[in-house]
Amino acid sequence: MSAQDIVIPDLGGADEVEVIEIAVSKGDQVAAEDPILTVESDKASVDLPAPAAGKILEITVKVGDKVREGDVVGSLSVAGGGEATAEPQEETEAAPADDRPETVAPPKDPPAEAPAPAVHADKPTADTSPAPAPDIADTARVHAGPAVRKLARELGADLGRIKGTGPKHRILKEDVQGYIKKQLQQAQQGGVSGSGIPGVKLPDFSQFGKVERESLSRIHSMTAANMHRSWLNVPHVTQFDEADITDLEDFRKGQKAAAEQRGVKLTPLPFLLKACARALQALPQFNVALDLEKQELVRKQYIHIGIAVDTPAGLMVPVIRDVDQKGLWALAEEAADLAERARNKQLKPAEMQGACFTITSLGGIGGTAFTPIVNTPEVAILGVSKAAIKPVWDGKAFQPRLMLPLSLSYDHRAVNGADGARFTNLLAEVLGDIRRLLL
Ligand code: CAO
Repeated sequence: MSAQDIVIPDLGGADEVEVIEIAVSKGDQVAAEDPILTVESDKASVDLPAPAAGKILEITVKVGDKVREGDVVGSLSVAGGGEATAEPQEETEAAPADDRPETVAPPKDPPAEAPAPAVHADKPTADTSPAPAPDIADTARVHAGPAVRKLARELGADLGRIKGTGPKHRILKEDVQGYIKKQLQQAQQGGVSGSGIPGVKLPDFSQFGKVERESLSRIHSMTAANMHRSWLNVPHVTQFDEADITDLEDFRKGQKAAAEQRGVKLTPLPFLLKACARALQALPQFNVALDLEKQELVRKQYIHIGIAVDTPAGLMVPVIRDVDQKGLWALAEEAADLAERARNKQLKPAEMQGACFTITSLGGIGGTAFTPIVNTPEVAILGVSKAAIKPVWDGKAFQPRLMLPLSLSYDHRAVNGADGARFTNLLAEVLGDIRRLLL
């Protein structure tokens, strides 16, 4: 056993550098190339690796100290009289000449080829694509210096997922920065890998039978991205209820002649729009957006409601503005016009923006209930299924009543369960007796 100094190597032109991290303490066993400390100049940070395997005898600097090339910053006891124990550098993995100092700690008996400290110069990385995800347990074994580990911890980056572009695949600061940048870009574009969940691998379907491929329409792609974003970001709860619309239907059918005269079809949708506007007024906690960045609730002072329209090109959601201020005929006309123009791809982008809440009605198609996905940043959506005659107990006998199934999905971060039930109760009350809309 003999003592070997740990010496600051050639710093590639930097005069004086600051110790920003110390990765070991007295008594620690280190392998050759294990990071010992990190120094930083105004241009780059350098992880100083152990020149050989051994036991740390002492570290004579502390974080914040300034050091220069040739300074002794500690010592370690090395087995076999300080013979070279470091793995030789592999030629193919050598860093670019300007990327590391030429020499490392010049020990008294220098090893044939000493390990090179990793220099993290401020320059763009060649490849920031995420490496195939290893087991989380592997993260501790990834090749990265203490400063890089610290940066990764600060940014919440999983080092096990980052491909190192430094010598021996060492992960550099730029790799971590590039990885985070890419994750953010993917998240902004609605990219699926930003979610951090494994993607679905497709088999070769042609092995099972004949297949054809076609490109996704723009609407389909956007809907897919929006649905996925909502599904991953919003903790959904769906509240089910039924509204007795027997009287509403009698009234609606009684308006058939008037509707024909006006050239408008009066479906249950305008009644639903009015009922939802009333519920949004009574329970304003549904008429908000969550601004988590600012830790604020955005309370909307207007009531604009989106209606999901099934079109040959995909799902579109035009928005009816100021629903609370419009009558049933006006809403019927506007909904029919927007649905028609959605199907003919004639909607302007502004006509699909600004909704506080969405109604998605599958009542004309069928089904008893479903769990719609909230159209984020809205915090709730009402799904409507097909009304059906059901026996309803009136206290003395079962009565045949036309019951409309309601499925209210909401963002449980903004709305609590009791309010979810209050919202559908109120809808059922208003739809059960539309005179309440006048109150
Ligand atoms: N129960 C029973 N019948 C209903 C009903 C309900 N809840 N809702 C509508 N109907 C009836 C209508 O009265 C109409 O019958 P009549 O012709 O006899 O009057 C028929 O069903 C068809 O109505 P409609 O669908 O043309 O009109 P609407 O106003 O109810 O709906 C619109 C308009 C645009 C919402 C609808 O056409 C549509 O596109 N729905 C699909 C929305 C969708 O895809 N949602 C899923 C999104 S999430 O993937």
